[in-house]
Amino acid sequence: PQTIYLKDYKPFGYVVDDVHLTFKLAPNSTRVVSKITFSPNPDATDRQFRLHGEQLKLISSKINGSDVSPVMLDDGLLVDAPNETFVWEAEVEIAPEANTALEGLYMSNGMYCTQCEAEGFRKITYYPDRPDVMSVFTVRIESDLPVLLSNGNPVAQGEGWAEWHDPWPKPAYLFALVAGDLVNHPDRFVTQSGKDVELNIWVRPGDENKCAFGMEALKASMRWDEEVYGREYDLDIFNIVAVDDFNMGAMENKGLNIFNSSCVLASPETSTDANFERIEAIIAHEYFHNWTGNRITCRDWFQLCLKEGLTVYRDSQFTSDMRSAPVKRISDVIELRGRQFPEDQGPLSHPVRPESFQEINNFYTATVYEKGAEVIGMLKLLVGDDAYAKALDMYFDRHDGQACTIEDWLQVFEDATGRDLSQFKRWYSQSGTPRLAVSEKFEDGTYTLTFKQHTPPTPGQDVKEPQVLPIAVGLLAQDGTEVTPTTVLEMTEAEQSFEFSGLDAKPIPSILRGFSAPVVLERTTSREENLFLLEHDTDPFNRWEASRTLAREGLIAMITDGVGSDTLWLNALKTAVADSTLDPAYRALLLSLPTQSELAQTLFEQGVTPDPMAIWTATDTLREDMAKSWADILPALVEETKVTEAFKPDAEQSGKRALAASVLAMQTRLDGGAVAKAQFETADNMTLQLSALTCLIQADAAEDALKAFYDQWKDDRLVMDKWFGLQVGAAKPADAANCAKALTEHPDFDWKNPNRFRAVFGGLAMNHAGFHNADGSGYELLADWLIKLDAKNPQTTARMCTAFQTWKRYDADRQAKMRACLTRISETPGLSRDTTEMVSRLLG
Ligand code: HT7
Ligand code: ZN
Repeated sequence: PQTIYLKDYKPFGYVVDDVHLTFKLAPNSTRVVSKITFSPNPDATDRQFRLHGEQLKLISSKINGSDVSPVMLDDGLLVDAPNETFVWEAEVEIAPEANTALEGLYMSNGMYCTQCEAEGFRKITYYPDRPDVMSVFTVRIESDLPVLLSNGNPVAQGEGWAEWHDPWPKPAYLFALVAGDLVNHPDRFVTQSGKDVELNIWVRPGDENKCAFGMEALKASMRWDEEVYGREYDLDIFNIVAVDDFNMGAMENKGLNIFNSSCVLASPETSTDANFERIEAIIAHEYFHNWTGNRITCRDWFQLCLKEGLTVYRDSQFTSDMRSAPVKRISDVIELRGRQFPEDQGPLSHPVRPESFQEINNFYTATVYEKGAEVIGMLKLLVGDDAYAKALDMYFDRHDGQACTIEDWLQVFEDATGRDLSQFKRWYSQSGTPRLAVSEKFEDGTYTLTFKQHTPPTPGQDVKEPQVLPIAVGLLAQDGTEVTPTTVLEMTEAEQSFEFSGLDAKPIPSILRGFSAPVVLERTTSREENLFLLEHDTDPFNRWEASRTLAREGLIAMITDGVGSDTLWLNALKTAVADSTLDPAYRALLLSLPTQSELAQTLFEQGVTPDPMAIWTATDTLREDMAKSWADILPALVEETKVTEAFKPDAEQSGKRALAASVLAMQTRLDGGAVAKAQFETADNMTLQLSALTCLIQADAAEDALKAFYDQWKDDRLVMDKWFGLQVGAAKPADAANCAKALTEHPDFDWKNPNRFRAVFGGLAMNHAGFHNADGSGYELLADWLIKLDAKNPQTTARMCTAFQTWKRYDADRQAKMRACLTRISETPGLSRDTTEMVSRLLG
């Protein structure tokens, strides 16, 4: 496969003045007629007229009304074109029903829908399918289906047809079309300047009772973007459509967002609190793209973080404002460490702005998205809130309607603040997670913190330069009072010291408050100091971090030294968890343990080969000890977390239910599942039903409940995904692969549906000890199914190959087994470009 490089960017030889598309929809023979006006691009020197196109049957093509015979290429066509304005007309035929890759125009449950990001438009018609080519689109859809939607505003409609016009120039990746037998949940929103906008969530008949929450989230997002960023919606209508077969979460097509139904449909009976929170965040994320992504887009796909990092940053700000800021921050860091750190520390490591790729779909990663958002958080911390607001205003003013780069983005910050951000820019070009070592000194009332930063080599980058690290620090006195409130230290050197003078006694530092930089803090804090921080730190993040560190260190000691659970920590944590003045959601996070994968990484970094079974056993023992030694506080926690009001998926109620779920897990260890069984039988919402079912599975007492759950929910695809995923995810290590295999033989296992495939195999990959079972059955099963799926859906296959990204952590036998699986995948005849690239990077 061909490698594309950032350094080779060249503008396209023509600009597109306007695009007219007519779709004559038919499942196996859709005709797409295009009429596009091109003019020479004054910024380009190369006038080659080459259009992208894949899997298209060209019926006819004309320039200025005369037939032309293009040179047909593997990925498009080439024609002699005039060096002046001209009209290109083409008719192509495509087969949406045969499109199982879910990219371009495809069908899901009888409904037509599109997914064009990143390079799906070229499967619809011939076009310069690149984000820097922006144009105004007019679309006519011809079909007998009752609902026909596209981007922009509706222009006209009649029996069997509809026309849409999008006045905002956009790249082809934001094009969308939907046609189906759909029903809507309508609403309206009046913008700050008084514009009345029609809102709709379109779903399959039967799902209309699952739209209300998404609609409220949409209106809250629209209001928030006006209030916080001064950004107003810019069309007469905003449509959201729920689709069952979808490769990712959702897509921000201009005026017509398309969602994986799992990311929009919600009801108390069928969705958990976590589902509700995720739906709220994704609706916000896609809506926020209207400005950060659509009005200002990316010049090329290397700049993906320009829209994704910023939009993730904006959606986390939104969630912090809607819910609890500390809880959101901690949850984001758990995610970052769980998904981005392993990526950045393994064979798939790449910069936030990659410099080359073979298949861009493989770069929609935690690094581009989540690390990209962390970089913006650091920038804001360094320049301050006011300067951030000023820079953002400048960004929107200066670049509206443009396709931009990270250079443009940083320039507005330089202009708004007068700062030189050239060193900061390394966050975009250097891959890998910086490691930050700390030492301290106290002398004559002056406390000195010395930091050393070091980033280990990553693929293609052996030597790293120091990065700018904002390190938020607070100092506490021995009695727990704060002697120095949070101060942001700006580290720019490889080694740097910072002094705090005028202190009476040596303070206890609270370092990297709020996780102010995405680094690994290497500090051997004593157990006493962490216990102190767990009790006293005024920074909620670091208070949680202290407990997490104690949990991790305790578990590592159990694994490597065979010692028992750390009872001092268990007692200190017990006090915090029983403290009813603390937010229940925060307490639920306090008592969550480090993941088994995180423990494997820590052991690996300490030079110990991780044994997944030993990690599982230590974690299980600790949970058992926790349950036993906290038995006396459980009744009060049960009382405190009871929700008596009607179900609301808000921060308050969901926090209580999160804590209650942890309590139930402890109770189950003590009573074998009696309380969980009762909760399962009486639950009137999915959060309670599913937490009870999880406990019953873990107690080996779920046979009846699993059957009852299936009988109750077999007709609800989204709930059935939970049923599939939970069984594999919560299976005992020795059973996980067998469980997954048995589920693939279940009549409801529709492997071509990405949600169902991910439920089973994502569940398997998340079951650390199960996936890494010593006999290699987890690896083999996943490899078999990835090979099978690749022929149908390369994008989802390639993403799921990341299950193997940590393979070098483990013992020689497991490594050999994983390598053999990856090699077997790579040798599959006809393997897609997506999976070929992933597997070759994984094998390094
Ligand atoms: N911008 C979108 C990313 C995307 C995508 C979404 C759905 C299916 C395939 C996709 N490829 C790329 C989603 C987002 O970040 O908002
Ligand atoms: Zn996005």
